[in-house]
Amino acid sequence: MSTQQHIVIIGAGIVGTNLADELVQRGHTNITVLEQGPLDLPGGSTSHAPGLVFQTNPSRSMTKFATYTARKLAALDCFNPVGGLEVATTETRLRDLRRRHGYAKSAGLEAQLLSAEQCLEMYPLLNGQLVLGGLYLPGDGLALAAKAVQKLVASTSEAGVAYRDRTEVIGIEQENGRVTGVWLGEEFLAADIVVSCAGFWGVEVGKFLDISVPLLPLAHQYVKTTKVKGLEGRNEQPNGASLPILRHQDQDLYFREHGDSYGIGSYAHKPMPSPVDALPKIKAEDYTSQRMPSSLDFTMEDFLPAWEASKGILPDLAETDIAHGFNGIFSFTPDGGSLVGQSPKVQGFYLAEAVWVTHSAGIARAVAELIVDGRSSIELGEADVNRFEDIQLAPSFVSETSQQNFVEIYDVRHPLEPRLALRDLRVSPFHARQREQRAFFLEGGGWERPYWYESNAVYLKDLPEQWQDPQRDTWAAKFHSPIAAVEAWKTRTAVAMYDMTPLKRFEISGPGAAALLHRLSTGNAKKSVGSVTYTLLLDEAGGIRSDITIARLEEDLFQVGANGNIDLAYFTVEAKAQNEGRIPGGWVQIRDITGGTCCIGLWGPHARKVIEKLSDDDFSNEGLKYFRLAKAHIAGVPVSAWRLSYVGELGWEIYTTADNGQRLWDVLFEAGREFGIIPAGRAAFASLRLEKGYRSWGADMTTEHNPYEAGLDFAIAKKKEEDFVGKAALQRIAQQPVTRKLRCLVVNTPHEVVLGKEPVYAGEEVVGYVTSAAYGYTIGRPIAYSYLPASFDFGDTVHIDYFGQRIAATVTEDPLYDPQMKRLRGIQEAPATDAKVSV
Ligand code: FAD
Ligand code: THG
Repeated sequence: MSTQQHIVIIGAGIVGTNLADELVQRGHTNITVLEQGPLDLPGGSTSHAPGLVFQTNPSRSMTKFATYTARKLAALDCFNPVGGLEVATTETRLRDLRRRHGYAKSAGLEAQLLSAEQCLEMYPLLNGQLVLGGLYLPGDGLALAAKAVQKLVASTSEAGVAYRDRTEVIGIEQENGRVTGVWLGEEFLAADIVVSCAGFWGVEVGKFLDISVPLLPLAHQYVKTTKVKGLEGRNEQPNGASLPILRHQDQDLYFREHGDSYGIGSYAHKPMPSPVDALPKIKAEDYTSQRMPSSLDFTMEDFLPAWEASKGILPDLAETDIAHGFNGIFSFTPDGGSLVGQSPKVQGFYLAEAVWVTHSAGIARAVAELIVDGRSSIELGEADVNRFEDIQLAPSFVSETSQQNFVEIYDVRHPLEPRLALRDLRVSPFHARQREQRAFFLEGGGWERPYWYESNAVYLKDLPEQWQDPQRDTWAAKFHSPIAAVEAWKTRTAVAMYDMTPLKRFEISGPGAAALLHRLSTGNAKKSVGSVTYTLLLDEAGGIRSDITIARLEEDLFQVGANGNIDLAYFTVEAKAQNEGRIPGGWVQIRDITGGTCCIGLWGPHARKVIEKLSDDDFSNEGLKYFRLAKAHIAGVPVSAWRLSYVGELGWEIYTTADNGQRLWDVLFEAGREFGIIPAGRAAFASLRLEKGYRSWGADMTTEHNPYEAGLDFAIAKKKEEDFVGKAALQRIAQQPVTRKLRCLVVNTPHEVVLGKEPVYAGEEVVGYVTSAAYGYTIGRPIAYSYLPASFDFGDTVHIDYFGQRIAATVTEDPLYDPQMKRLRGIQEAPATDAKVSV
């Protein structure tokens, strides 16, 4: 983009001012920051944030954003590096701190698990009767957010950024789906790009463009105590601090020093939704440090349990009082993540909302990169504003899930742990049958997705010894059933039906469809009608945006199997560019068909026998080849059948419209009985795909990885002459040696199952982190994938840190199962009863 373009930033909080700075650093100064409050006290969440920066986060990207924020604020002299201590007062928490230690280590941070004694040594005010141990990060600390805002305002103003305070944006204008400017009362200010950094006002700003912004403003209690005996004389007044910032998650509390006093934050109270239109209206000239829009009156009755718990963990507080308290407002979202990125509805309109101080500079940098380079160097998937499905944007959904996130903010949560409320929102046409078969459902994207079927428990007695589920520790056994072993076994040796309906899919049609797909993917989208292509979407730097399948149903009609709504948003934006003639290729239309259609994956060595009973169409090995599709009828149900399999067995993804789904399920199930058919769920699915070495986007590869590193360069059409997104970058990358590669690790002992995200060690050095993991039933070993430096060889031993235990694993060539593709290509159809592959 040109540096002449005018960028308007709404909001001068910690996010907006950092964004202005990051843009200035990239050569942009034609920027106006608009702030409704007075610039010296804007009145948003930043104006009273105590600024605790705990970097550890299950999301690697969030950890990286935090680390960058701490570094940047330190350079601005706005960071007090006191370190961060999370203490455990329960066995469950103590164990969980080991997992969090793993998150920190795998993101490259210095982190240390402490014994109870070490905690007390570091933090003598703690109650030794309660503390069992802790996690310490020397790089954590206190952000001086309000001071940082003032410094950034000063430096960016000097660079040419215009700040207009006491100026409320009351509307945003667009023309043909492109932002043109903002309304400031009667005044119109033209803009090429508008970025909303409006914090919890984000919903209101979204409304100007009819965009649903899934955040909920909630109040959160914060108090300052009177003088604490144990702190006297330690710190500068009024806000100095020298002890580590402290988290006591077992009681939903955190602590910092303010000179001689403590500041205490509590999530122990009921969620208090505070929608903007219900807030007291305060004029900008009347803001004070006590009275501003983001600060509500303190409600002592809500704080009482937290106050007792505070005195419990820090006994010196017993002799103090609460000097001041308030209910401060900030944003919560349905999954706890931030909302970042460009709206696919209105080009040039970006959001950077629901961002903590902790991640503010990091996310601001990512947004600046998006605007300037079209991509962020740190993966944004978990923060992408486009990640939500329509149903997740419903105000009632946003409200309930965001409140739930408030309640659970410090809970020890299992990666598979389901939400209990708002279930059964989206169900596939097979749902009634799945219930009859007693499926265990977990939710994803609003969909109910079977993980296993209790009905398959009857086969447990037949399960051969070598296919048995290993003994798991209590944590790994949660939300898991040994029935998954049966389902994996049956898929490899007989035939199984998988509900693939939640897989995001859209139709791309029109004279420009092939051109669009050809331009955006690494594959050849111009193959014949009936072809299916596995291909990648890259960004301009060669990072992997997604991996998709493209099926050519007709000359001008394609169906794409994608990874989610982020892909749909990307295609929508690019299609628009083509439709408006900004990019050549011709007219093209995109339609999300996920909800109106359904899909059964029918896979296993007997799959063909099942389908041949039901259809006169040609499903023979030659009649419908691997990675081809055919329109056909199955017991009279019109379907399209794609011959591919994410579990690595012979069979098809069979698509039909939703109305025909239940019948399709029933006829397949009936016909399959004599061949031992079962319905199978995602637990087996995840295991089988890892044995086959198939990568899962978001975990095994993201925009931070290129195809060579991810082992997906086979999906680049080598002879493709036309340009495609990422091509130039790939040519550069191909010249350079690969420095890291996604590697398959086979755990040396059968029973030590890991779950994912754990750090991988070579000696004492962290060399990687687990991207995906599952028990491999066919091979009888746990499997994990990790990026490792290219110097690692097959046969090398590494250690995976699982809750502090070092588990030995061997770097192994993948795929572990059927490397010659005999099963998928139909060369070997015999059941894999003997399939215990030795590794
Ligand atoms: P804000 O600071 O709210 O800035 C948004 C700005 O946009 C406001 O100044 C507002 O006036 C302006 N604006 C909105 N709409 C318009 C409009 N239409 N026209 C013009 N201007 C507009 N985070 C941490 O990381 N660590 C902590 O320890 C921590 N503790 C917290 C404790 C409390 C009590 C609270 C309330 C929050 C805490 N947070 C903490 C969260 C953190 O404060 C926020 O996430 C962060 O400050 C948000 O920054 P922001 O720039 O996005 O939003
Ligand atoms: N089915 C369909 N679309 C999808 C998925 C799917 N899109 C998203 C996601 N899953 C994509 N992931 C994969 C991963 C691997 C394969 C298919 C989809 C696959 N790979 C062959 C292999 O690696 O050997 C490709 C061989 C080839 O290119 O010829 O089958 O599950 N519809």
